[in-house]
Amino acid sequence: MKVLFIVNMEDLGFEEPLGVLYLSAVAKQQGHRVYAVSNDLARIEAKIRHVQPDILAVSVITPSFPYLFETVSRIKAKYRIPTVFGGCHITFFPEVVKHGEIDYAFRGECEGVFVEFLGLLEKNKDVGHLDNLVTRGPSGSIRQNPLRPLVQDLDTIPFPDRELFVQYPQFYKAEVRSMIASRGCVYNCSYCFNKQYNELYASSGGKVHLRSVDNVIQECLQLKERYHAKLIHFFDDIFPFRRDWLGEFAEKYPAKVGLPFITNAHFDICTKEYIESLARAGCKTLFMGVETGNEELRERILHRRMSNKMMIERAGLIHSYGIKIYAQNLIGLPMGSLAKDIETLKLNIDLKADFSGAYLCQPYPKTEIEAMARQMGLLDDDSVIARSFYYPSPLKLPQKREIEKLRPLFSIVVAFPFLYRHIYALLAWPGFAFRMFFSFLHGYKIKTVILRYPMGLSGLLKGIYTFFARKTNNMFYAVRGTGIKKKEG
Ligand code: B12
Ligand code: SF4
Repeated sequence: MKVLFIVNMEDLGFEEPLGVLYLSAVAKQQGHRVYAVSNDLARIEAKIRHVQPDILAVSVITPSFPYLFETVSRIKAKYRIPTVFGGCHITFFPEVVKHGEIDYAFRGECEGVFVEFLGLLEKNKDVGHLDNLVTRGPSGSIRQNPLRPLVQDLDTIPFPDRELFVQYPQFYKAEVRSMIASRGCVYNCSYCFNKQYNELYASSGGKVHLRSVDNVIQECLQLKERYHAKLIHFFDDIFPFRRDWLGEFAEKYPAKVGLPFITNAHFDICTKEYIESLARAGCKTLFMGVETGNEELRERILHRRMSNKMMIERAGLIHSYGIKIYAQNLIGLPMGSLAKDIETLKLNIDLKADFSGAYLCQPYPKTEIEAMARQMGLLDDDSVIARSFYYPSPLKLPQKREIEKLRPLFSIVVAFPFLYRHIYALLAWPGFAFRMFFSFLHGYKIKTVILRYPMGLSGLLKGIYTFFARKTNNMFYAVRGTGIKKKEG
């Protein structure tokens, strides 16, 4: 079978979509031919003419669904190629198969079912019994087949197929390469998809599955030797914290791979032993969810149980090992206020975060926080979710304009804390002044906080060129459940 993946590359930086690469790897292992193209009609049509695919495959998360869906609708109107959709939007909104443009859709983890699907399709056999499949039933009903249990031994899955993007320097030439050492998360934050995911897979033997250290190291070596990686970005929801696993990793990774790496952690698990092991292994920066500085909001709305005191102590511990902190925050929360968002800003200053990003809360459909926001009357029935949390939020909040202005200003004030006492005066300034300064600051911080590896001038210029040369999409669509709205933008 010839499979053509349509990928929303314009919303990605250097980070390859690993789900697609995993599916490509298993499909190629079974002899199928797999191609990828960016979400651009002219390119897709050229690719279709060139490779004559048997099926178009699309990976969708909630905010990317409308863009990809529109493209597929246009392609389907012209070419009679079957389509298959998967990704977390399908997992939580299987009802999207009501759209005739989607011929097949799969929920959940799909490596196993995807190859079985391609194999059956190739032989013109029925696929209706396959696990995870969602299909249209009679009179608008939908049928969801049971979910196959999660893969227990992740080492059985081949490494992501990095060759898929050989024609896309945005990924292929990047010196920072992403990968994951584990799947799943033990926490239940109200704004994250993991809570629902864990419930769906409740009988699947544990929330987190780890690859073996040796298997992770083999992939790192592949990235280093074949793909010239200079820094590894582990995109695990939370970098593994099982003591024996981390101990083994901290011993083997520096000896065998020796590349600097960056990853995600949670203050809750940042004990001395954890941080010491990460530092020993070569961790340079941790992305830390701070989210809010208001303890009540943190517990009642976000379902994260930590005190500010504990976070400040642990931030000190992280810094004491030379690891930088890229803090991530949510502003404009239900039950929040401008004053509470400014408390969050103050906490980031106290944490001495090396960079702080503030994002406008986008309550994703089917998350707990969305249900809370609806109950509080903060969301209209026709309110929509934007493609990114850099866009305005759909929540009806007091002082919303100031909160939106605070977003770029937040990072600036954390970088220059003396500005903190002028915060209300600064909020009276026109927003464009901060947005421009924010862009420079962000670029500088990407270099100093994220890209922490020796980079020559040519590497730097090449990185900047590749990043800005990638296609970007300024269309602003928004998604509400299964519906799609289009706005000018
Ligand atoms: C790495 C990552 C990124 C990277 C790369 C994004 C990418 N597309 O891969 C970057 C930093 C760019 C990013 C950006 C954003 N992200 Co992000 N990201 C992740 C993260 C941490 C890991 C993704 C991953 O590699 N998973 C591992 C692979 C193996 O799993 P997978 O992709 O789900 O694929 C499997 C299945 O879904 C299925 N499958 C997937 N595609 C297909 C296709 C077909 C045809 C089939 C059959 C099956 C199938 O099979 C795959 C193999 O088992 C996830 C959290 C998570 N744990 O998944 C969030 C996550 C996907 N991101 C999220 C969000 C919100 C965003 C942003 C919108 C944030 C923003 N800026 O506003 C942007 C949007 C970018 C975009 N349009 O893609 C949300 C999406 C929530 C939702 N309900 O849709 C998630 C789930 C985080 C969360 N915890 O809520 N992200
Ligand atoms: S810790 Fe992060 S990945 Fe885990 S549930 Fe919370 S937000 Fe999601």
